[in-house]
Amino acid sequence: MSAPDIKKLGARAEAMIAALAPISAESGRLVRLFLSPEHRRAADLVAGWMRDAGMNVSEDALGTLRGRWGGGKRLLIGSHLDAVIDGGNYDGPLGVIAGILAVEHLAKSETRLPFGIDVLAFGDEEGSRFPSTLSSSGACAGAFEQETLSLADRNGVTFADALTAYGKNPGGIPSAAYTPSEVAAYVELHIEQGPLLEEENEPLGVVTGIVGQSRLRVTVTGEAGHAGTVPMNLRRDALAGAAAMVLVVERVAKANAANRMVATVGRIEAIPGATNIIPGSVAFTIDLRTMSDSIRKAAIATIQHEARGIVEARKLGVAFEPFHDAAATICDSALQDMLAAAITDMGHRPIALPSGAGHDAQMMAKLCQAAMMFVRCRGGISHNPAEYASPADMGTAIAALIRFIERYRPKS
Ligand code: HGY
Ligand code: MN
Ligand code: MN
Repeated sequence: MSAPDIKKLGARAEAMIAALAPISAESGRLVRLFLSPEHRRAADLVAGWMRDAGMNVSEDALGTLRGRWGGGKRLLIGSHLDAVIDGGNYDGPLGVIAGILAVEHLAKSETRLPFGIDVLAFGDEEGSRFPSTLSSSGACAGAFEQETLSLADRNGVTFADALTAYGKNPGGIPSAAYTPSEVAAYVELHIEQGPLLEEENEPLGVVTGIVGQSRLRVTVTGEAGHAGTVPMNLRRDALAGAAAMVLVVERVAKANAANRMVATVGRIEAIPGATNIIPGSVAFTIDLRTMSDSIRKAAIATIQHEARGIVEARKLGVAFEPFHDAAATICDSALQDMLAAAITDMGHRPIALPSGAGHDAQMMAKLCQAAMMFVRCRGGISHNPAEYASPADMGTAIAALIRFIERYRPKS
């Protein structure tokens, strides 16, 4: 087995990231939504790379690309091609590109392995189009929720209609699931999206676990009125009430700093949204995460309780609509050890760290042993066009992934 050329791998990865980057619905920012023409173009480009690397390529009922190399039990290596609105170029694509370059190296060096590799390019990790997330890895893991099919995007297009328009058959989703017996494990390489590896001055980390996530839509109802004539004491201002709730969300998360809890109100919309009208209703989202599922659920209950106190005092109404609940995931310890050994072989110190971001690995862990390797990203910046990983770090990461694969042996 010839040693991989780290410099070349890094340059290849950088060129492939750059080739994917412009595939966007808008010229000024990255917009690459699930089942969109941009998803199709990105998938076609990646499928070509997979074929060039020596893989047989197929697409499942959710549009997930599957590049297959070798026979036997499958070692799955994947990540996602979709992006958050105005996001960066590395979050997702790096993990797909790493799998492709690793297989290309193994194929070229005629490496014989007692297992095969499927490289998976998922299309819906971020949930940027539909209020679902991890749906395509969910289908691979046999955990797709049928009610997802009736979810609609901002233009009222349902998930099922978008699938059909993309040329897929929603009825074929159950057959997209891998059977546990055919799969050995799942490994995902991803940028850290945080500052720890930079602080440790190390390029690679091994993920110990992925936080649990609660996402809810909150609707606050009051009474629209004339901004000039309604006295302050007679108002039922939905936005003022929502603002008080947003501060409760922040306070509850800060009170749980010991549990590394984070909570974000990322979207808020006031209706009718005119300067001279007291908002009659407001809709906002909550995204709350921590490693303990019980503490996460208790925090949501606290927020709901305090919100009800606010609406009572202000004579408003409030409704909570949970739309995502992902349990915290502990990464497989044997795989963690093998990833750490591969990183050590690269002459680096494997940093063990939790993931505050959600990943497809969370879903694939329902199917098989799952683990992740993190790659340092500049300033820990992510979900931002300034997201960046150096070719040197990407090359080292892919070489470590190759080393992991060479050492890996499926549990018998
Ligand atoms: O939101 C997340 O953690 C991921 O980027 N989908
Ligand atoms: Mn992301
Ligand atoms: Mn991601």
